Amino acid sequence: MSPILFISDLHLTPERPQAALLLRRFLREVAPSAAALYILGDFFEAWVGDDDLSEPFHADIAEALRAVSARGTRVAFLPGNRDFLAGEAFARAAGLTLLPDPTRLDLFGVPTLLTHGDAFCTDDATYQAFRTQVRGDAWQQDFLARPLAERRALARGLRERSEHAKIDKKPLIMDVNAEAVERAFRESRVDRIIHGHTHRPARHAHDVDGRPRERWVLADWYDTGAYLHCDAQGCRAVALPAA
Ligand code: LP5
Ligand code: MN
Repeated sequence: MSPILFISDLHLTPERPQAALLLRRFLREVAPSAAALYILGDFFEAWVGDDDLSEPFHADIAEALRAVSARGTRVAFLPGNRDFLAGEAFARAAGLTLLPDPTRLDLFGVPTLLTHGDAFCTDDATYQAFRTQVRGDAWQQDFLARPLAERRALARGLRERSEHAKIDKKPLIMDVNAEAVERAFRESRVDRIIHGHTHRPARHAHDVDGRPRERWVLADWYDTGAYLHCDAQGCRAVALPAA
């Protein structure tokens, strides 16, 4: 049976061409043998609206994704805190389906929750306040009505503020909150959670209400690429050799 693959946190930008090169190789050589590829957010360094497709780097990536689904691999995109403004025009250009965060999936018989992961970081109070604000409809309408160049400049400014804010945050604050994770296992009635965002790749074993469960944290693509390979036997993390 063909596997199902998961990636996240590529943070694709023309300023870091290595990740895009690795992605192209992954899409050509690995993804076509999978039944489906799930992208769990922060695929792009920043996405300020679907007119961001006018950037050739973005359009080329959308085209490379479309080639994968044209060859028969379903591609799904669950946005992260960098690319939550990805919409239907992007989905059409990239030949993929947009998923809400979180999404529940029957993964080879194992009830599984897919999420970017930032919603679990409940100890990061300033981030959660920021998140609530920018995920609101009114804010998004106001932002998307601004010219592309202005949105890009605002996003750059926000990135700088975010990097600055993170200097003063304790690393633990930026990891998932254990109770938030436990609640998600319980309320979604899943035995597996797959997420990214924290840049702390690992498999965590959990025991919730006496039931063994697992949580996979996907790796980022800063130094090298990686993906999670799942089939009827279970899941395993696979590193991509550097290009
Ligand atoms: O992204 P990363 O990994 O650096 O850090 C995240 C949290 N930061 C963010 C902000 C993004 O990096 C900004 C980039 C968005 C690009 C495109 C979006 C399009 C919208 C553009 C909006 C103008 O998500 C960071 C977390 C970290 O993960 C770990 O979980 O800590 O959170 C922050 O740093 C947020 C700060 O704590 C608070 C930021 C204050 C900024 C307030 C500006 C208010 C303006 C609101 C909009 C009108
Ligand atoms: Mn993220």
